[in-house]
Amino acid sequence: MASHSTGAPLPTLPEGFLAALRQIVDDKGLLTAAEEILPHVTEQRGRFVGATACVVKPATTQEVAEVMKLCCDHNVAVVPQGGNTGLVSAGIAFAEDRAIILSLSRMNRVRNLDPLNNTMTVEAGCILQNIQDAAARVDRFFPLSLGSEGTCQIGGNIASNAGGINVIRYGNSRALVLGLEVVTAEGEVWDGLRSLRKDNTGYDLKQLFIGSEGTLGVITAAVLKLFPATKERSTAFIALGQLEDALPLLSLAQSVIGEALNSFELIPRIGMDFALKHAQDITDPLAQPHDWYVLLEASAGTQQANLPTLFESYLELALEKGWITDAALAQNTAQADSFWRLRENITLCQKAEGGSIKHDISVPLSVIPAFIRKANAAVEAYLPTIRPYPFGHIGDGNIHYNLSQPIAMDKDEYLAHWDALNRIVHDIVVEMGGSISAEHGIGRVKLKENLHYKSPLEIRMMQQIKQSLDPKNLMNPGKLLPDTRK
Ligand code: 2HG
Ligand code: ZN
Repeated sequence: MASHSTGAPLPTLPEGFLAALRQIVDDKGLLTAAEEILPHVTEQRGRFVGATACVVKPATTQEVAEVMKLCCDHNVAVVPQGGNTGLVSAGIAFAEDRAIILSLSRMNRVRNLDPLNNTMTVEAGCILQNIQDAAARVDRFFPLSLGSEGTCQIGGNIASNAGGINVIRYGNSRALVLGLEVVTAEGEVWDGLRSLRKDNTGYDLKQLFIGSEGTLGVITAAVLKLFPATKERSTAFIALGQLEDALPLLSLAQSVIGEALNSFELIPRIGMDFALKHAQDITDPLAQPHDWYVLLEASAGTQQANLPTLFESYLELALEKGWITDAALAQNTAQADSFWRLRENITLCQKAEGGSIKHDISVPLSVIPAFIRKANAAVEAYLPTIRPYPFGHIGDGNIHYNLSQPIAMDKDEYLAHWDALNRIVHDIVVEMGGSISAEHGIGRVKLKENLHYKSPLEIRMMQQIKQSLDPKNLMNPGKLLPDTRK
């Protein structure tokens, strides 16, 4: 596994700083031993290993506030960290950041569950899956769902405006948060934990912190929107006639199945091949191989939605039009789960085939097939044996346009093409009116690319917001925006 430590020396902390931190959080809230710090500075794929002098783990909002005040007084930068499952190294401290890591993992209480208001108030360190389960226990549904839900934390989800598989219906994290509690860069506590669907009293400050990747303040708690628990669910695995058929197929789903449609995910044959080869307990739902597949799911909070009937008429119509060539309709929960296991392994199994250069892009839905074909031609012209691996949330216009390494090439030799391939792909994305980061964020990994493509005015406005909320630039410096400290 290639790991790129920055090689810079470990940052030193001001005299007496560690002792003052220990006073706030106690021994169990402070990690200073290298082996305890390592998992907090290692990116989930092991590609990057950062460096920090300590990881502080406050247990309450008050402790976070005291830590932030101390850091501000001593000019020590802070990287807020959730479950460390992000893909752009936004939650890791690197040696040149000269920062400590503030882990929210001990702040994991559900503070309030209000089924009648369809809300729950949770602390930032709550694991996403635990939140989903807590909602289910009161007959409610929290729709944010993604591969790492068993380990990612809601604070990180919100700070990165995480998307996932239900965005088509429920929106991304931004749409699921009603209120926030934030500790500012200077150590004050902003109690914005409102459980209101209407609140028109000025700037919507919570939206600034959502997706800000820890660069403006520390999210310590949030009020989340809940929905009726799922009473009926239908899941289908479909083989497309051709890639271009995915879009009329989506329109048809929206008119026949309607608002119950949650997910519409694209899977290429290469993804199916990787999953079948490398994952346990995976089967091809269809008898013959096909070039492209869609996994779609709808759910309803009532038992009267008639989803199986709707799915059957949908599939019949699609077959008549020639947009699909085969389909499997899940007959029970186990089968639906096995379709989703396959989807999850499309992501996981790239690793087993060597280096994968990632692009988390979005373009208007109508040009997705043209984008994939154009990008494939361009990357193959650059490196003929490269293996394009486009998959993901086609219903949101968001494709993970990943590129697996040529079979015979050395992994590091391949990864040396990272920047060149990024530029080829991102130029096409931007030319087609798209975004170079649809749901994973910018962090450190995409900082240069973002500066290259965003207008100077947009970057300047972002910097002005940052300057007003974090005047000393101590909040996650060098992520999302350049580090302006001396
Ligand atoms: C997914 O949709 C995730 O599976 C990860 O966003 C995508 O690893 C990736 O590129
Ligand atoms: Zn995704």
